[in-house]
Amino acid sequence: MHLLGIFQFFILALSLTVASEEGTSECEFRKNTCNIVSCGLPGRDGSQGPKGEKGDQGRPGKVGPTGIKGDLGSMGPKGPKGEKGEVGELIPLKAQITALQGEMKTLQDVMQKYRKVMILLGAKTVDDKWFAVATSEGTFEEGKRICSQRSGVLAAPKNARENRALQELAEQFNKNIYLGMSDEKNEGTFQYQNGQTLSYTNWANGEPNGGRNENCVELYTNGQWNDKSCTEKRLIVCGF
Ligand code: MAN
Ligand code: CA
Repeated sequence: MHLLGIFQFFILALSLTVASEEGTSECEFRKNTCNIVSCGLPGRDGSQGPKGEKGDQGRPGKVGPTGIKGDLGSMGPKGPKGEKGEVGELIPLKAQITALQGEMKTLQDVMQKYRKVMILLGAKTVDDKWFAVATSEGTFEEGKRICSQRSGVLAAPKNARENRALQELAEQFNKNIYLGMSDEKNEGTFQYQNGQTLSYTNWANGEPNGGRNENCVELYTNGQWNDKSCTEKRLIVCGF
């Protein structure tokens, strides 16, 4: 009983204190006191607010894949009529080609025959150089003169290929060939007809060995060279 009396007094004092404060609402009063004394149940929720405004537009999406190829277009309109062709322009051209082909065949046949005759007469080609037998019996001086009369020079091989071609002629005629070179002017130093010293040689073993007695050069049927007297009779081959 004593405790209850104190509690009731405390409540009364609190109520008076709160009620005397200016501006204090009843609701706040209730709120402050509900922790201490029991109150009624809270009211229901208010109704839903109005709908919000529409948001801003989002960023554009990624570029889509390439589309498939379109259909073939329809055929264009017919072009204008061409100019009148010149008389006999194409038909004779075909005939001319056929005629040319025939002439080429004839030429090839002729060349083939020339080649056979040339070989028989002792002519050979090496790259852009020609070798031709002029006579089977001539001294060095006769050989130089004969070739000069034919606008050529006494053959002088400048490389192994040319030497090989001359060897074949020597074999064919079974005779040694006088070459277009000598050391008449300067013993021991062989030079071509134009005065230049030799750029290619194919001396046989021990050659040259003739000194002042052998100032000219012969090419054996095996292709090797020997210095020899200039007054022998040898196969004369001209170079062109
Ligand atoms: C002969 C001549 C010479 C040559 C010798 C080689 O004597 O043809 O020029 O050098 O043979 O043995
Ligand atoms: Ca010799």
